[in-house]
Amino acid sequence: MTIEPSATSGTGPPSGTPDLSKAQVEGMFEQRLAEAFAQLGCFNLAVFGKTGVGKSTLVNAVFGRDVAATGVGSPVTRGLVYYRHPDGFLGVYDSEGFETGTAGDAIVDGLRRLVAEHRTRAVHEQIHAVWYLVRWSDRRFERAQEQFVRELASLGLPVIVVMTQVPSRDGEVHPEATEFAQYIESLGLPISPHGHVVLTNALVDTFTNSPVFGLQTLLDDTYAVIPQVAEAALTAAQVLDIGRKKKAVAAIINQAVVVAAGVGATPIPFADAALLVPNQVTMIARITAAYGLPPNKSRALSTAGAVVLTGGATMAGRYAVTSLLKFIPGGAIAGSAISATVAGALTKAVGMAWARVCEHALSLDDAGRDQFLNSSQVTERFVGYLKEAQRYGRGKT
Ligand SMILES: Nc1nc2c(ncn2[C@@H]2O[C@H](COP(=O)(O)OP(=O)(O)OP(=O)(O)O)[C@@H](O)[C@H]2O)c(=O)[nH]1
Ligand SMILES: [Mg+2]
Repeated sequence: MTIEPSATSGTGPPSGTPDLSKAQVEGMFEQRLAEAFAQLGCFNLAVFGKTGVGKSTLVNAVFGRDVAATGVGSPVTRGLVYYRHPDGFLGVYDSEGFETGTAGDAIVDGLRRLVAEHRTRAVHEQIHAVWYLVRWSDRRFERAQEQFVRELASLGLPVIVVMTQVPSRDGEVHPEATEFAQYIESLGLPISPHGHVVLTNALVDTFTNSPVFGLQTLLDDTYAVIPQVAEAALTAAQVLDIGRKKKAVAAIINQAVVVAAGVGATPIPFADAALLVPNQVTMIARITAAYGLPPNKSRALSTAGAVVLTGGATMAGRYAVTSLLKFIPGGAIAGSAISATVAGALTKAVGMAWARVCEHALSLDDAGRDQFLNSSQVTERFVGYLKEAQRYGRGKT
């Protein structure tokens, strides 16, 4: 959508400006959201390990969702099912009920074909990392397992070896688990990224009170082995490390601020403030995608964003961004036009407020999140956070 700059300028309620209706902004939102999610691509993980080692539990702990239960599974090769999460940015190859030996050989053969086939496809269709799981209580690592890890690595796949269900007490890991890990490491396997076994426990053991640990290390190691193009999708998909999401979002906001400052480099008459909207819509869409909020709820999000950006939330019928201007840190605006600084500050305030809305949504459980995203609370919170930004700005200046 292009918005023609208006010939009119001046302060006060805009008149004779190109109209940017709520419906138009909503349409723009949906389109930009779809683009932002498509841009994330997909992070693909393959998870191997004997039946019961805790593959599903571990995937659940890191990605906050049972991909196998919620995704659509398609058998890839014998014993290997590919689940594409409905959100689109996470795919998991799960070797359910996998045992080493002949089943392992069949999987390796199938994988070899798969990897060869994928080589010519887009990166987001390839397997980016493998987690090979060993349960600590098994206390033995068979030749067939060793062979399997080597075969996976020989296909060019980075294999992270994970020990699961490891008990610990007062920050101290069960010494036999450490010993077992050292034994595996001594075999000289091609373990990514540093040759170490990652010790984990993905669920609190209610009997022994053994805490959850090791997941952040596993995630960091996963980042270390994947191609850079898969990072955005992993950041959106994982739920462990909110700091990584925040960092990605901060970069998105900064880019949008730069664009807005460019738009305002020649000060924009208030009446043409709508010129800032498309950039803000893109920013909001990208923030939503970066946090990994469910894109199938995008309709509710689009509505909320449109209501606020078209001023509907605050002054029905009044024009777009002008109604938002009063929210920017510092409050009232001097002069009769939006400068680069004001355009940037406004965009930043909108981005930060939207980021807080997304973080609130993430803090809820699945049911609560669905309910929140489908309610007018999204708009209310967005406006509330914008007001807080304004108060904060006033207090400072
Ligand atoms: N305490 C504790 N229990 C775990 C952990 N991981 C898995 N479990 C339990 O072990 C059992 C098997 O876990 P799953 O995650 O289903 O194992 P899986 O590897 O997906 O098994 P298959 O799908 O049959 O191949 C479940 O009862 C889990 O609750 C863990 O890290 N800690
Ligand atoms: Mg499973």
